[in-house]
Amino acid sequence: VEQFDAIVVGVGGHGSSAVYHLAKRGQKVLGIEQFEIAHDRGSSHGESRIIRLAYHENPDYVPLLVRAYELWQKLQDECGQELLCVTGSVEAASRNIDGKDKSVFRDALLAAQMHGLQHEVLSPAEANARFPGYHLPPDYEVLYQPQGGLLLVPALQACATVQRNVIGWFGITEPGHFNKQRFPVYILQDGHAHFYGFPNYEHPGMKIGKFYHLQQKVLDPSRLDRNITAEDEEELRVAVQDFFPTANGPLLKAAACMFTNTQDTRFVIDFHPAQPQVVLCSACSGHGFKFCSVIGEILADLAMTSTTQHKIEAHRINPDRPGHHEFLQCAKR
Ligand code: PYC
Repeated sequence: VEQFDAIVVGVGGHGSSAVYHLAKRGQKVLGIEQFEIAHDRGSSHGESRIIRLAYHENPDYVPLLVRAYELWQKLQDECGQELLCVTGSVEAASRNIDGKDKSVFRDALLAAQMHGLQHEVLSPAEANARFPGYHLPPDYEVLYQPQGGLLLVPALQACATVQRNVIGWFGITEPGHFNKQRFPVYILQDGHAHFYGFPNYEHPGMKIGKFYHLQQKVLDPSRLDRNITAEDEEELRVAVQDFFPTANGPLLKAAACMFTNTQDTRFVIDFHPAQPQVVLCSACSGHGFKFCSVIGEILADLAMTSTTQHKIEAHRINPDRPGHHEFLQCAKR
């Protein structure tokens, strides 16, 4: 019987990074994946993902992101292939979002200020003039981060639920507005929804998605409805026509993928409560891919030494986190 120092179950973005870090540390490691390597049953879809430093989700993620950037750069140097493409990033939200609600602009600005990150606050008119593919309304607040960008990594349930998510590529009438030199990746928040998107890069068209699209739960991932409906298209087109009118052409391509969301949208990284030789990781809730490079390092640390220098307390299994009490009861059975 062949023996391994570590076995990684699930070789998506984070799992493959854990395999990489363990192997680099001289461990004999086995990765097990139920589907093909780089499959279409996960959260990451198409060839691009957003990376950004001033993290509106929570400023605690910034130290992990700083290390993730370093490791993405190192991986790019090692493989001699472009992986990290810096376009800048825009986080913009309606000024009318209630002060007590989360605003991607205010929360990203706070993270930038707390961690001394490069950023500029732009008026919508300044943003629209600098990035002519954008058409932000006058009542928006805009944060620009020069280090934001996109990642191209071509190959790569108890307290979490799976949701169907759709992304689309819309036809562009002014190609010069949407190349990577003139079009930062973005997160936009109007009163109701968050949209995200990319320059014209991998496939023709501007790629756009909406966080938590139509809130459709997926009970069986092998039966995800991959047909794109008129309603799916409309969910995205409303944002395209308002914010990026020169990308309001035909829907050139669309795809359905799945987000695995925890209730608090925080990652889960910890030892299995009943089997501490197993490290669990679900580092997504739709915003995990940028962390792959550093999550693999953390998983390798935990598997080999039971500890890590990275701050992961907020991501541990904790009965005070929503859904975790039920998970703990189930896991210990
Ligand atoms: O976290 O930046 C992000 C993101 C973009 C698309 C899905 N998540």
